[in-house]
Amino acid sequence: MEARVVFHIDFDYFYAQCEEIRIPGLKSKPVCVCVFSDRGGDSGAIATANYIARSFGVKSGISISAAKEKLNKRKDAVFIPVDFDYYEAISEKAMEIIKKYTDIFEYVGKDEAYLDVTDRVNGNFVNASHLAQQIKNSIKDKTKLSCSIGIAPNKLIAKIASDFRKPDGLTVVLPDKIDELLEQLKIRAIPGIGNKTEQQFTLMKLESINDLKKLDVFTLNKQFGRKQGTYIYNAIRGIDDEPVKEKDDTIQYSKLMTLKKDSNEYDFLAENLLELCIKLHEVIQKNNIMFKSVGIQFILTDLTNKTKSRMLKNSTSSLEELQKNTIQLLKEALEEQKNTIRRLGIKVSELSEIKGQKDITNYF
Ligand code: DGT
Ligand code: CA
Ligand code: CA
Repeated sequence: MEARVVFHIDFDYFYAQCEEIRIPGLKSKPVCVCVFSDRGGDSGAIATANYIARSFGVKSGISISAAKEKLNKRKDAVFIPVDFDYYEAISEKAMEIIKKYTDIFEYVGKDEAYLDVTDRVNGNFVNASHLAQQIKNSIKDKTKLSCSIGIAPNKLIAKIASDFRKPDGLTVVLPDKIDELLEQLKIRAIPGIGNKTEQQFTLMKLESINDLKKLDVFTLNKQFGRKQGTYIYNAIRGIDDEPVKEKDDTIQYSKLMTLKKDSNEYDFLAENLLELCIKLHEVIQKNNIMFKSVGIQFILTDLTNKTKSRMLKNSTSSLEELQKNTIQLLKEALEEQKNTIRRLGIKVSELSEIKGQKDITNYF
């Protein structure tokens, strides 16, 4: 394969940074973005936190009460509920900017993308770093968002590089410097190697990426299966031939209907939404896809538009999940607004194919 120049762009502490952009006064405080569960009170988990909160040990996935405990000395700490629609709007704006600067654009998630800019920079890494700086500046100017960019000859190393200096990082890994980068990293810095895999290596007394190089591919395949074993064998050597594949985030599936009568009654709306779910689910099945985000849309009698969406823990193609989340969104939406509704819609996004989906990219 010819030499490539690949970028991985990742927005810094994304949801929390979006909240700082909305309320700049938050910047000097610990900020935790929370997914409150239906049980009320403080039950629920931290989606993400800004770097001040992280310095107290707060991280994605811990419980809200644990985060409050860690921050008990900071009376100024704030705990904000997630607002996916707002983050999505900022994400879309930033992604549109990024697309202008690349030959191939691969959307990975709300806060990350791969670019192949080989042609644009003539295969030259100095040109590439100027281009990356331009992208960072432009995103900052137009959205106020800071991001980290990794530049490398392949996706794997670009992803590791974007994570290397964060926030607001720009890390270039020249083709002959890959080993030097990998040698200083923990095993779990390799995407796709999680805590469990790392623990297995620890039991084998293998602590560093260099230690792992002692294992031949047969041993790895035997222990982890052929696919994962071969992946690890190549990854610790910085080898990755995955092309950057054109993929846009605008793909979503939706269904919209006009109600027989304008209404704000839960039973009537729920019945219609469940029907819509069945119709949308047929499309989902036909296209062999899974979704990770579910949204509803109301067009009110006065024609104003209301949307509400939520991110699921895992991708799914299940009708039951679709209906359950849709109904939950309906309940929340009716609590927030009482006006009568004229048209109803649902949508799924954050799509992935059912087969052949690799989990080495963190598709949250
Ligand atoms: P960083 O390390 O500066 O890139 O920080 P983030 O927050 O951007 O972290 P990243 O890139 O792993 O995740 C992007 C967004 O995904 C993050 O802002 C919130 C969401 N997210 C990440 N982990 C979790 C999780 O465990 N639960 C939930 N609900 N959301 C998560
Ligand atoms: Ca991020
Ligand atoms: Ca990310």
